Amino acid sequence: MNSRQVEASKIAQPIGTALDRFIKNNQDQFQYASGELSQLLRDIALASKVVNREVNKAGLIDLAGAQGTSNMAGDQQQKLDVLANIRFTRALAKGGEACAVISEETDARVDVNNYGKYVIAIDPLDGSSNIDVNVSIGTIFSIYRRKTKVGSDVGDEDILQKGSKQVAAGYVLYGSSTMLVYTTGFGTNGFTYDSGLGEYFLSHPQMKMPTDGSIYSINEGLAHSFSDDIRHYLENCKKRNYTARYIGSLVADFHRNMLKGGIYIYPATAKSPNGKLRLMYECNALAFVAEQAGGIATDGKRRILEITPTSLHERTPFYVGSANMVVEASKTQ
Ligand code: FDP
Repeated sequence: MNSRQVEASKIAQPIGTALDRFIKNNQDQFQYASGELSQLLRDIALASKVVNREVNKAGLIDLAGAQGTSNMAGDQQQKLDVLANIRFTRALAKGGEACAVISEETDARVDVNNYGKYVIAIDPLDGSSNIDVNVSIGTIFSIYRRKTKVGSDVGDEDILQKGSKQVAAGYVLYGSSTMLVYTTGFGTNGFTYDSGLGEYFLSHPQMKMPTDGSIYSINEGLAHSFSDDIRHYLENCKKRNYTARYIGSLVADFHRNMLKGGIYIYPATAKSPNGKLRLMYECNALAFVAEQAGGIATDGKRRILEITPTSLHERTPFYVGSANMVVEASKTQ
């Protein structure tokens, strides 16, 4: 049998490209030492598999429900929030490439290894109010290259970097299937988890977000405290018979709009004048992924990736999705 026949076999069909192989095949694109990014992505993928297992078992082994604590942003922490935070931080600390991890679930940054070259910002379990009701949730991550010298203490300048400085970013969606979607700045690729093999396989190469769409995702229950401009935009969506879809899990809403075309908006509200979502843990990563797939992300005025953060847990209004929709919605501001 020659290699062409092996590849074309109908008896043992190819299983596709595993994440590890994809990372290895594409690591030349990465401008820094290739093995480091591969290791980081591998660490994140491994932790996500463990979290996936625990998310799937949550109803069975007392992992559902509130932990009884709040995070820095004032949100009620769920047990799985805390667990996922430990899983990801531990995996990144053990991998050796990260110098610091900042997490939505941790008040201050966690310095893990002064010899690491990368800073990771992570929302370990986003949409966690959906855990107890078996609705999709996600993990969101950003990877930055540190600015200070390797070996020195990590400084604020390493952490508070603009989103445009991300070297990689992505999310894991724990949904009807589990997917890992990420970019290193050369397009956005999606991988679906095969639980039998314990591997992610390339299922959505070079994802493209439709330039236009007809789905809008926003918590319209808060409409009384939206600006007139946002209310006007929503009226236009209705006049055009657009479809309203709001899961209330950012990753799931974002992912659907990525595939089908749509906009997700979490605007400023009376309760949250700067919006609810966190710039460093949620918006930057999804903005990078969206842009690499042809989408746009703004805070209503500015490109998300150009905002210089001033604090770890900073919030921002967030408009993300199909380019034409985000331009129209942002123009109304
Ligand atoms: P959650 O509070 O459940 O973690 O970022 C947090 C987030 O969920 C997003 O995933 C979600 O889109 C949004 O908040 C939902 O907020 P509202 O309940 O205010 O709509």
